[in-house]
Parts: sequence; C-alpha cells; structure tokens
Amino acid sequence: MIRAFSAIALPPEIRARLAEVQAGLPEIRPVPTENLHLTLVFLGSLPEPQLDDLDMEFAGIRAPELELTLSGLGLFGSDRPHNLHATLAESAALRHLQARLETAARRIGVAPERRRFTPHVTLARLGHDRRAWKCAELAVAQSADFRAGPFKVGFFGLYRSETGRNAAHYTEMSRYTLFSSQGASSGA
Ligand code: 2AM
Repeated sequence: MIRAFSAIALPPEIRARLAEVQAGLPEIRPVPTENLHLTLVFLGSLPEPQLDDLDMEFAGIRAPELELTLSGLGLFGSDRPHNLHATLAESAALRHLQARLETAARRIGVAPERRRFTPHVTLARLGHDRRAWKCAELAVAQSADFRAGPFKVGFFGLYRSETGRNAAHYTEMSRYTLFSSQGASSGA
C-alpha cells in the first residue's frame, strides 16, 4: 500500500518567501522548506494496481497551466488551531483542475476527502502548545499584506508520503504537464 496524494509543487522563490514567514515565527516548528506544497487531492493508502489506474486517469487530463498567488495566512481549527497555512488567492482554474482530479479518483474507486477543498500550503502543524497557538494567531492577524507570486504552474504531481518520526518524506512518483495557452493557440 502506498500513501499518496496529488499536489502542486511550489517554485523555489515561493518556497523561499514562505521560509521567511516561518523564520519569523520562532515558537512554531515549521514544515521543512522542501516539503511545502499545495495538495489537490489526498488519496490515502492505495494498492499499486489502483495507483496505476489513477496514473492513467491523471495522464489523460488536459488542463491549462495555472497562474497562482499566495495571499495571507490562515488557521484550521478555530478554538484549537492545528494548522497554520498560506492561503491562495481565488482561482477558478485551480478549482476546476482540483475537481477533475477528484472525479478521476472517484472513477477508479477512491473516495477522496469529504471536507470542501480549501486550497492552502501548510506552514506548520500546531501541537498542544498554547504559545504556538498565540504566535500563529498573531501571524494570521498581521498577514493581510502577505503576498507571494503570481507564479506559473506547468504541471501537477502524484506523490508518495512516508511519515517519519520527525518530518514526512514526500517523493514525486509521476508528473502531469498542463498545457500552455500559447501552445494551445498554435495547435500544440
Ligand atoms: P495538510 O497540509 O492540510 O495537512 C500529505 O499528507 C498532504 O495530504 C498534506 O498536504 C495534507 O494536508 C494532505 N491531507 C489531506 N487530508 C489528509 C489526511 N486525512 N491525512 C493526511 N494528510 C492529508
């Protein structure tokens, strides 16, 4: 069984901006810079044949490149915040792509998350430390001006997740190209 998810990798300059935000929050244990990503669909643990089917489905998706912007910070969990993240400026194209991946997952018998898709990049998972909660709440309250991007997204990936004692380890198993609108107009 392979624990898998599909996601958008972030360009190095965007990860560097997020690392600066994390560095300004010393009370909070950050997600390692190389792990920062935007999850599209969390797939759970799948047997390899099902992953192969999913790979075929994803490879058949033709969708345009995206242009995304990170805008502000947010928290999941109102009285017990558990996740500090960067939020995405609204993108209909991103929602459209995500919905297509979810449909593809359903088609091969994977039931994705029931919670509504809230695009985000997790910066820290908060434990039970109240100081970390306070620090995260303050960061969110002061984040109105935070922007990173816009940046182009030319592909999405299928990742394997291995959870270690400290940080998770993510490996890209496959990559799926999104078409550029310039290429589309020339018939490519
Ligand atoms: P998160 O960043 O909000 O925690 C790999 O674990 C990716 O899948 C993470 O980005 C994680 O989102 C996402 N994910 C979504 N649902 C999950 C779940 N039930 N368990 C673990 N990860 C999940």
